Amino acid sequence: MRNANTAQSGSVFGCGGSAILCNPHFIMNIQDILNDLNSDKIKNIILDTDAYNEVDDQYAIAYAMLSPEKIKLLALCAAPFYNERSSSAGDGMLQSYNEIFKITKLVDENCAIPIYKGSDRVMTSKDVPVESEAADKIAEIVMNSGERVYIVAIGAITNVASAIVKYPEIVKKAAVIWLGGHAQHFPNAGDFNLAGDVIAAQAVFDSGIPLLQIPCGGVCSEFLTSIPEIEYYMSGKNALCDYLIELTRNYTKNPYAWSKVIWDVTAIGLFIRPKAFELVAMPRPFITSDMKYAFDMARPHYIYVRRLRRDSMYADLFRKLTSLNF
Ligand SMILES: [Ca+2]
Repeated sequence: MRNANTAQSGSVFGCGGSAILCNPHFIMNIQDILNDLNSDKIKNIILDTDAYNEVDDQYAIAYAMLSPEKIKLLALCAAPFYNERSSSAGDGMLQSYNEIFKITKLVDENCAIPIYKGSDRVMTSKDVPVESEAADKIAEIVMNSGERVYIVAIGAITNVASAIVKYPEIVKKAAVIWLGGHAQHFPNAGDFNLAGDVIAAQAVFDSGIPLLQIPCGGVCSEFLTSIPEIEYYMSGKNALCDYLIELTRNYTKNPYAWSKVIWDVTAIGLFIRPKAFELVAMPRPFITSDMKYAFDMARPHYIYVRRLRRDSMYADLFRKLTSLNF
């Protein structure tokens, strides 16, 4: 935060000569976003989610839907993923699409939030978008909105990167929150979301769109819960809670003293409990093809989460998930 405030004055960065370094568009956007996150204003969000890839997206989708005091959920987009729960990136996207319907119906059987299919593969060239309904709708929603739209990406980021590459005008009206990569002090950046979609991550980091990164290992990894904890707070409360508990239980074959990071909830919690996050404005790194960060002081700034605290987010999450009466 302190960095961003000094950034607004400009001179501390030794601006002589560099158009990127001095560009007030980037600097003002960082400060605007920090102010916006800490305000009571309801934020417009598109959630781009690989909902079926493990067990955390499901919590995040429900949490976003159950937080209308801070979030207006404009659309949900299915992101591709490829792991033991899918036969290909496209299959992962379709399974995520179905899982989004499942969760939204568990939260609200009359849910009318639009749900869009995403890319059936990940990006293979930084300049070539992967065509998808999600990429087109992301751009359409952003350009038709009278206010800033936050594109919250909690999976591989090809849908978002493709929207930016195909419709570059959206960088002036949107901001991207991405849960991906590892902390900068890690030897490499390759978490699941980045490792499965390196070129799209490069495209987003290089695009100039206002960006906030929640790193997985080393930062988000603090967001732990356990089976006894979720059973204690959520068991028997409603069908959604029972589904989430079952999903989480089934994720491990060795449950004794096991803990689980519910990663993606933090990308929603950022809007609801912003004071639980330590945010730093700094030049955004390059992401190299071997999944490391490379630094250049002249790069446009972004917001990096260097620490988060779990308790207030879990308290709010458990209260909201258990508030449903069916
Ligand atoms: Ca995810």
